[in-house]
Amino acid sequence: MTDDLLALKAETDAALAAATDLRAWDAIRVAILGRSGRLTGLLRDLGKTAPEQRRERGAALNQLKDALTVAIDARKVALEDAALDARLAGERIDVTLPPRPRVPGLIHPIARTMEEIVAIFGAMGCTLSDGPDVESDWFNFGALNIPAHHPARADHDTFYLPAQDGKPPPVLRTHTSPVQIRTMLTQPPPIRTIVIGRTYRADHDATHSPMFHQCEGLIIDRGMTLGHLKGCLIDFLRTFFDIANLPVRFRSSYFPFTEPSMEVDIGWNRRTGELGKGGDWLEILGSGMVHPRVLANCGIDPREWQGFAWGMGVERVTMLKHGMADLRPFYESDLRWLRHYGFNPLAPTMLHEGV
Ligand code: 2NL
Repeated sequence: MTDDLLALKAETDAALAAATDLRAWDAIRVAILGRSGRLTGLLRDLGKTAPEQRRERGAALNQLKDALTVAIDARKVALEDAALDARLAGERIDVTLPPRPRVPGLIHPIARTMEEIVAIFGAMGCTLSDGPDVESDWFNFGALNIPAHHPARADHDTFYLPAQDGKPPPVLRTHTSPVQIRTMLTQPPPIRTIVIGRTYRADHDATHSPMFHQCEGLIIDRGMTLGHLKGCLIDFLRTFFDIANLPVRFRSSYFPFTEPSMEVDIGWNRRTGELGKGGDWLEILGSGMVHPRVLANCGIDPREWQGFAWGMGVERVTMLKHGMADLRPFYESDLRWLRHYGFNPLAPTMLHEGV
C-alpha cells in the first residue's frame, strides 16, 4: 500500500479508537465508506490513474477497503457491548439490601380484605380450605346441582380447557364452591369452613375481571336453620364494615345449590356511596340452606345433617368498604394507586386486636 493509503488507515483507526458512542462511530463510517466518503472518492479516482499503475492501485484500494470495513465493523460491536455493559451495570440491584426505610411495602387491598375475612370467620370457628383452580365439570357444576344444559351454566361465562379421554372438558373454576364439595367428600361433618381464592369468568369491563376472587363459607351440623345463617352473616357484615347497627336485609332468591336461597342486602346511600344509612339497599352476598341433593352428592345424609352456605365477591366488598369506583386498578400494579390504597403492614388493626 502506498503512503497515502497507509495514512488513511492509520487516521481511521485513531478516529475509531477515539469514538466513544455509536453516533460518533456512524459519522466516521459515513466519512470513509459513505457516498462522499474518502475511500469512495479514492475508488472513483481510480479511473484517472495512469493505465500502467491502475492494476496495482486497484488491488491496494481493495485491500484497504477490506481492512477499513473490518475495523469499522469491529468497533461497532465493541461500542454496542460497552453500551450494554453500562446499561446492565446501571440497572443492577442488590436484592439482599434491606428495604429503604421511607418506602415500606404495602398490603394490597384484596390481600387485606382476605385477611379480615379469615380473622372474622376464624373467630367463629371456621377453618380455611383451598383447592385447585382447574376443576372437573362435576366438581364445578354437577355436584352443585347444576346439570348439563342447566340455564345457570350460561350465566357463568366458563373458560373450558381441552377435553381428554372422552370426559367433559375441565374448566377454570367459575366459583369457589368446588372446594367445599371436596371438603365435604374428605371431612366428616360437622364442618365449619371458608374458602377464599381465584375464580374465572370470560367477562371484562369496569366491574368484571376474567380473574377475580370469591369467598364462600359452609357450615354443616345437626339442626342448622335459617336463623343460624342470618345470625352468622349479620355478625360478619357488621364486623367487616365496622358499623355496629348496619342495616341487613334478607331477600328470597334462587341458587341451584341452596334451598331456600337468600340474597343479602345492606343499607347505604346510593347517591354518596356511604354505608350504614341513607335508606337504599345494596346487594352484598348470596346465601341459603345447602340443597339436600348437594349434601347427598357428597355422601352426607341430609336427614341427619343440614347446613348453610354463602358466597361473595372479594373485589366487590373491598370496593364498597373503601369507596373505590373501578375494579381494574386492583391488577394494574400502578404505584400511585398502590401507595394511595395500600395498607401499612405495621399499623395496628382489628386483626391484631382480635375480632
Ligand atoms: C353469590 C352466591 C353462593 C353458595 C354460594 C354453596 C356451596 C356449596 C353448597 C351450597 Cl358447596 N352453596 N355456596 C351458596 C349460596 C350463594 O354465592 O352471589 N356469590 C358471589
